[in-house]
Amino acid sequence: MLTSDISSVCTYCGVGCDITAQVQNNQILKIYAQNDGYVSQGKLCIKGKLGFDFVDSDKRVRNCRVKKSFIDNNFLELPRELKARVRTLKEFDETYYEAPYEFTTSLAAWKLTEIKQRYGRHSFCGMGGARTSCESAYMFQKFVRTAMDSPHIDNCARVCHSPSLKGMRTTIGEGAATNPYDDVYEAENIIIMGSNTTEAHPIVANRIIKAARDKTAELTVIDVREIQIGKFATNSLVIPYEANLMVLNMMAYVILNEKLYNNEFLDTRCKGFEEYKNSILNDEFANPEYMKNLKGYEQLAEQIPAIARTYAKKKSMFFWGLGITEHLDGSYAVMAITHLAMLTGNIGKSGAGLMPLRGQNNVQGACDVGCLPYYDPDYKEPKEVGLMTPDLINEMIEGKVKALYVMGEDIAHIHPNQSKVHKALDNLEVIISNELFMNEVSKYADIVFGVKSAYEKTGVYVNAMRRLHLSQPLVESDLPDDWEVLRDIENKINGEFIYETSENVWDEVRDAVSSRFSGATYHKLSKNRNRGMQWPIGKTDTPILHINEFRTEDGKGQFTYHQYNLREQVEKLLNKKETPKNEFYLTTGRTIVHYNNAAQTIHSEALNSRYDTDIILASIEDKEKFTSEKVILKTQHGQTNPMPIKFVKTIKTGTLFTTFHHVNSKVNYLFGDEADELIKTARFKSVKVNVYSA
Ligand SMILES: Nc1nc2c(c(=O)[nH]1)N[C@H]1C(S)=C(S)[C@@H](COP(=O)(O)OP(=O)(O)OC[C@H]3O[C@@H](n4cnc5c(=O)[nH]c(N)nc54)[C@H](O)[C@@H]3O)O[C@H]1N2
Ligand SMILES: Nc1nc2c(c(=O)[nH]1)N[C@H]1C(S)=C(S)[C@@H](COP(=O)(O)OP(=O)(O)OC[C@H]3O[C@@H](n4cnc5c(=O)[nH]c(N)nc54)[C@H](O)[C@@H]3O)O[C@H]1N2
Ligand code: SF4
Ligand SMILES: [Mo]
Repeated sequence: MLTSDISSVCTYCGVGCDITAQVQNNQILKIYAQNDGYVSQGKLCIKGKLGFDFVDSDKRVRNCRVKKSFIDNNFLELPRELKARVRTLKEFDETYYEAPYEFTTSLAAWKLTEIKQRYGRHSFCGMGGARTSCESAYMFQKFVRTAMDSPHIDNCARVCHSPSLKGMRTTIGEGAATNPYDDVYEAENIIIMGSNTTEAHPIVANRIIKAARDKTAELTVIDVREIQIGKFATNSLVIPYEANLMVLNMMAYVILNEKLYNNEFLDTRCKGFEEYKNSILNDEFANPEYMKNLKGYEQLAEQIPAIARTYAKKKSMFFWGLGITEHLDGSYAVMAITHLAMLTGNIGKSGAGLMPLRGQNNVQGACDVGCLPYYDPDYKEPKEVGLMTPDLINEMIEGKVKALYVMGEDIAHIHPNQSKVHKALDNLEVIISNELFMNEVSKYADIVFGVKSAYEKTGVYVNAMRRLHLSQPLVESDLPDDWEVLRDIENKINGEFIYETSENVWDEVRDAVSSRFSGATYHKLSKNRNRGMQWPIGKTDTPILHINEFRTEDGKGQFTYHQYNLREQVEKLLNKKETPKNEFYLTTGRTIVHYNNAAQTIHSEALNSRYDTDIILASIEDKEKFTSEKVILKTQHGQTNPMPIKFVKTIKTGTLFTTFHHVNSKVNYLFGDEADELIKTARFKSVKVNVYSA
């Protein structure tokens, strides 16, 4: 049998590894990395390597499905030509009919038009885009904004790195990583804060571990627990929950107090320094001595000044993840990180910079092409600002939003406050979902379009270092691509989306996102398939941002100080408050083998067999507080199902960690609406829970 080796890009995380698939008879036999792979450096993590059986899973949605109850509820109003065809629909299962594509796109177009006429254009919203190509994400926001004339478009950056975008744009004008991953080898010092790098960005972690082992860079890891990459660190700081802003301001305090800042950089490239300096030096929460008051965390009073000095004196890169963003003050913490870089000139050069580790394979791209309610493509101001997801959920409950289109975002599993989300979805007149699997939100959907996965289509993905990679299909599929479904529905509403190929769409995207993508033709991207190209891309690409000036309006970096707000665990430690024996602070995160809602990874036996249930990690010191092997966690908002518990040395007393991948655990029922103050990113990284025996 003829086998061929086809190169493309991994479908999972924001690292964006180059992959090569060995394909026979339209089946993927194996996925591996080329030795000279620019991102992979010849190695893939277990998901990239083994996580491809989802493609052929018998659970894939390979058709269009229409809910029987939807047909019943709408039958009388259906136009004659659709009514007549209802009788020809095939039974799929108890809940759904299997419907021809042509009928289903007509049905969707009719219902969306009806909703708009009846309830107005603001009654429709779209969510998603970060798991599919730029072409589809662009088409999605265009569909929402033009076909439906609604401003309500959002993507999973809302529950993820929106605070990085907000914090970085406010201070330095651009919400994206500043350097290529390989700059790790140029750095003398690396800080990782709130990123579980070995699990969530493993191929970036490889580079950092190499630099630490080879001692080309000093490594500091700051987390609320001991994580694997901490083993390679010179300094591993375990800090209280929700203390990031305090720690970061303390680092700045040391740099200011000891005059370790870069005067020339501040004079020529920044503004607002004096005011910032005065605020911080007079802020009691910014003095590292404060840590001496927090039982169990006293040594931070020495550790923080030490890492601040190294950061200021050496060429430093700062990596961060959701441990920073998914908090009440995530955006402010990101600003505090950029302040550190501005103070010390650790930005705009090789081996020094700011690296928010974006999560999804195309979340950077989805934001670049405008899947955000407050940005048009290329971060231009939209004619009307739409609502963010949590506000849309409220509008659904109030009956103002009536229709939802989701494109690869499982809001009925991964968003906070799940009891409320389910109530909101129940209130809608129509939900349309483009999906690979019947995930939780698709089970709510009235109309489901089975679509191509990343391994079956052509399209551009932007990874966490702004690198554009043109993917190509590893296998053929008859399913439509996301953008084709959107085009075909639009064509039955207005008839203005005239595109034949994904390249046609991309050429429009290049124009709409001209300040970043204009030079990135398919031709150029395919010629550079291994190396990829980092935006902005004109004649050449731009590996490093902010070299001569910041991307703000006047080119200057803007200091915007924000004080830490005393609360929760820190306040308790300070006041030496007794807490009930069953009260803990829980943080949630990831394991290497599963990917978010696990829709794809659960269908890969090699992955799922390694972690088929979410496990709670607790401190070995707290063991006597537990009397059963399984526990239920509860908050005022809801509770989990019984979950197994494991005692480890890496967790501090009084705290817990768990993953949220398996829907049966119901972890996201624990969270309410608490979110980042500026940008509404859910506070997934800290919730006070009570533990009960199951
Ligand atoms: N295997 C795998 N990889 C993935 C994903 C996946 O689901 N599985 N998802 C992708 C996505 S969408 C994203 S956004 C990224 C996320 O990747 P990461 O940003 O690494 O996210 P998490 O694993 O959720 O949590 C990061 C770390 O924050 C720590 N933390 C919690 N609270 C605090 C705090 O208050 N301060 C500090 N300093 N640290 C804290 C946690 O202990 C954890 O180690 O991963 C991407 N990659
Ligand atoms: N408790 C807790 N909850 C969290 C987090 C946390 O740290 N703690 N992290 C949050 C974060 S950072 C994120 S990003 C979200 C992630 O949660 P989601 O946005 O739901 O992300 P995924 O599970 O990656 O993808 C959603 C769906 O996309 C589908 N999909 C894959 N490829 C395609 C495609 O090409 N087209 C279409 N149409 N669909 C496709 C998959 O089958 C999957 O069902 O979870 C958030 N939820
Ligand atoms: S690190 Fe991310 S992009 Fe690379 S192989 Fe693993 S999941 Fe895929
Ligand atoms: Mo994410």
